[in-house]
Amino acid sequence: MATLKSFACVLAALAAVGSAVPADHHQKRQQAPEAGFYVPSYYPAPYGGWVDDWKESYAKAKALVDRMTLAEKTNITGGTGIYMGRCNGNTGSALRVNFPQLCLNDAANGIRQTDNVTVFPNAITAGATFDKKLIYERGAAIGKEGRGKGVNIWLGPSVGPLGRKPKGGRNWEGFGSDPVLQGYGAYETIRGVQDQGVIATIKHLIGNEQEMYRMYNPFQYAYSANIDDRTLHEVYLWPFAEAVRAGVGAAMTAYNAVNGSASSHNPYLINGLLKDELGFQGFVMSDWISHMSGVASAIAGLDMDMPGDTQIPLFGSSFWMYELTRSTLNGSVPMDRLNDMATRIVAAWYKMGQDEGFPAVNFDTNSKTREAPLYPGAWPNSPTGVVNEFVQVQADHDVVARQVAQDGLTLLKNEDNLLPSPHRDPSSSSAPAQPPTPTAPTHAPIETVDYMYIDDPISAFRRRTDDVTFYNTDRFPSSARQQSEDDVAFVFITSDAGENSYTVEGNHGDRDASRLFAWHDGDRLVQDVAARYSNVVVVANTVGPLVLEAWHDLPSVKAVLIAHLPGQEGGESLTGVLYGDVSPNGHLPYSITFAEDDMPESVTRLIDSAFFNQPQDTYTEGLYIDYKWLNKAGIKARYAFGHGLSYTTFNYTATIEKVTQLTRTPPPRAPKEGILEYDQPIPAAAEAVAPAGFQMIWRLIYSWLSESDAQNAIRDGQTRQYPYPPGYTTTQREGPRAGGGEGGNPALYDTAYTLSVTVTNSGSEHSGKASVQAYLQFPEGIEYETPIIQLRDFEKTGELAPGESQTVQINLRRKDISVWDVVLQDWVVPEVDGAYKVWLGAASDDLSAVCHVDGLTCESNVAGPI
Ligand SMILES: *[C@@H]1O[C@H](CO)[C@@H](O)[C@H](O)[C@H]1NC(C)=O
Ligand SMILES: *[C@@H]1O[C@H](CO)[C@@H](O)[C@H](O)[C@H]1NC(C)=O
Ligand SMILES: *[C@@H]1O[C@H](CO)[C@@H](O)[C@H](O)[C@H]1NC(C)=O
Ligand SMILES: *[C@@H]1O[C@H](CO)[C@@H](O)[C@H](O)[C@H]1NC(C)=O
Ligand SMILES: CC(=O)N[C@H]1CO[C@H](CO)[C@@H](O)[C@@H]1O
Repeated sequence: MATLKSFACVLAALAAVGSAVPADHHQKRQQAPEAGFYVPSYYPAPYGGWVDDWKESYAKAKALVDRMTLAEKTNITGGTGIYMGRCNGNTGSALRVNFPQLCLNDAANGIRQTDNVTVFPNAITAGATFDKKLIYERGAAIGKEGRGKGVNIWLGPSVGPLGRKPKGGRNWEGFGSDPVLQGYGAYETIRGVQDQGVIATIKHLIGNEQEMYRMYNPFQYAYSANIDDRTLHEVYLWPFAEAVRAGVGAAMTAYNAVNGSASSHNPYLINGLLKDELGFQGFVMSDWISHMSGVASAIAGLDMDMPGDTQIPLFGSSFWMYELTRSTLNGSVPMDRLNDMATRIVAAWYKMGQDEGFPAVNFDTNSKTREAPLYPGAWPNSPTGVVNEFVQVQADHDVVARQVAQDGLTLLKNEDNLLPSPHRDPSSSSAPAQPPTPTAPTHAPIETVDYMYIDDPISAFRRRTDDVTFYNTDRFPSSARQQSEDDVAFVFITSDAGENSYTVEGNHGDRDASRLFAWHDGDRLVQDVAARYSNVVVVANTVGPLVLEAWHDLPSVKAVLIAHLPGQEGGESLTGVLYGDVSPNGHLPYSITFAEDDMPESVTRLIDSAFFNQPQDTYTEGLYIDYKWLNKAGIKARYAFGHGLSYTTFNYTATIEKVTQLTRTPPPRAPKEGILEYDQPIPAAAEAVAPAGFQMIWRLIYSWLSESDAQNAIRDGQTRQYPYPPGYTTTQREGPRAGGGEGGNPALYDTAYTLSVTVTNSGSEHSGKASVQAYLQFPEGIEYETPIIQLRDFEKTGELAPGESQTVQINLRRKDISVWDVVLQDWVVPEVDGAYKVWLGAASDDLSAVCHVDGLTCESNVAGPI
């Protein structure tokens, strides 16, 4: 989502060139300049409503849409304009048939730009818990707060960016640099949010792996993410499939192009992959101010234009709304397409039960006062009214927020068992803590929730001890107290990132200036503290991987913790672990390398501008990102994906069972059934015209045309033909063989094997929770090259006392042991019941148990594959 600041820039840039915005890049550039990448034609937009779970909602939706006029239908598929309503996005309404305006709102970690809400830990922290149940609970709490505020559609979760580029600006909005971790993160979050009746939005489709040059402007096309078919399916589309499987009600396209064509009007991406292959039943919206075509985006499968404006916002102009009304009257957008769009939106609304008892919007993202302009974008002509009702929605959500922050806390290193801190002398009341510089976790002030309070680390220390001295400084303080034997220095460092619309300390959203080093000279501060104290604990609040080498091996740096982005509960969640109330149990959702260039250049190099040309971001590393790249290249990570220490130790034993006998390819999909009839004749011009005397709000985007424009549109349709792209058709397809349900062919999600993994706390002093991570190794000699190991499932145990055991279940589904075959265009099990190995343990480089699919046996205390 963009911000006021960025609009100001856009406006300035556009002023110089007037109306030079190309109306339809899609027509001009089907082919990416990068050799071999192109956008396959895929028409028409597939209808929804053929998945059993959605049929009732579609029937109700269709009945309601049938009662709408043309202008009512186009009104609900578009936004009323940026700052032309209380939420980040506001659709038009069809009040005559009781369909309200819908409120669409960010943020990645809760409900943005309002009061009396909880600042949840960000998704990167939730991913680090490796705890599906906790991720669900976080989602449910966000959903409750959204509902309480009247948010119909929450604009999350994000799984794109997936985390391909360590310096990428928005990786922290997702769950970590692995498709399966992202997939379960999205699945659980969506279930949590939607169980409260709030529509979740899976975003951004797809390839938004860096922030710089993500947006189209008159001088430059947004970069093109060029992704080959297998990589797309096995890595980047994977979490979207899981989101659709969870029943997600909305999806958002990305700012950037894919294979040369903008995501918001990319027919292969929306019609082909999302709606037909993945069987998505909800509606697809554009990211804010990324909509750049009228007819082209409609036939490419876009269903909602957000926030409604063209790329020159605030002037009341749009590619849809009144233009979509014109496009249907003149026959260029077929009526069945418009009816399908509207029905998808209304069906999602019914599916979440928003037709009954859903709270009205009671807050305003544009103002903090009770009364304010209702339409700030119409300044100075906006009427004013009550906009903020200060509804308290926090309830006890601090509990789940604190739990996620605590269980995401990742202990990388703990020499001499320095932690838990008072552990060397549990009876001592003297203070262990001497933190030179705790800073509140900060990051760019967008995509985040307003803090009602923050439980910061120093307050949490002070609740436990008087003997703590705190220095809030970026430089080693000259006044620092003389260290004594028992003193422990805690140094807090940070690394930040965000959207491209803000430049913070030279970083353009991505960490292009700071790279993978701590901000505010943090690495230097650690060195200075380490030179003067003999027990140093480093705590990093970071958006992603850091290079730690400037100080990691200094003898006094004994412990290193990644506290990720904890939100408002960053205090007690930390001290609870430092003091040993609980053992740390978070795990890295990405690898930390010794050097930035341990990763391939295609992911470390940020794509640069290409003046008057489209920058090309080509995924030459293919499937090999993060640990998959390091393993293939034989490069040891400083800390591998999944790493995270506990105060205790665990061992793992397992058994494996076959559940479903597989075949090389999945059984054929079922045909789409129960699709409703969407076609109808073009309505009379009268349906497009505002009622006489209607008082319009200045600059608000409406769906009406003037009487003469409506008549002209009908005449145009009789005399002119729209220049449709090659391959355009209006005949619905059967759908690809890999489709057939939400997430694809339902057989892809059949459980093939189940593993029962018994985890025992093999320590003697501390209890703790263990993460069970399951990595698949494909049989040798198959016809596909595969990464050495790939995460396929994970579970977290409860709190285990020393000696205590718990058995958790790990599932391997057909899709988990398949490869995407680009010729067959389907998922293939390369060797049925073959010599697959399932590696089990606490990290991608700490896998001490293995199960064999052939023979159905397991072993413990083995040497891992890496
Ligand atoms: C991108 O181009 C490749 C061919 O190099 C093709 O296989 C793939 O399906 C295209 N993807 C999209 C989303 O257009
Ligand atoms: C479109 O939505 C706006 C905003 O809610 C409303 O004022 C207008 O009457 C709606 N138009 C139609 C055709 O219902
Ligand atoms: C119909 O209207 C749309 C929106 O203004 C325009 O893009 C398209 O070219 C028109 N079609 C015809 C046949 O005039
Ligand atoms: C795991 O640890 C427990 C307790 O220390 C021990 O009894 C058991 O034999 C160990 N199992 C394995 C597989 O190492
Ligand atoms: C109940 C409650 O906490 N209300 C608060 C909501 O937010 C407003 C504005 O920040 C506060 O003044 C209220 O105290």
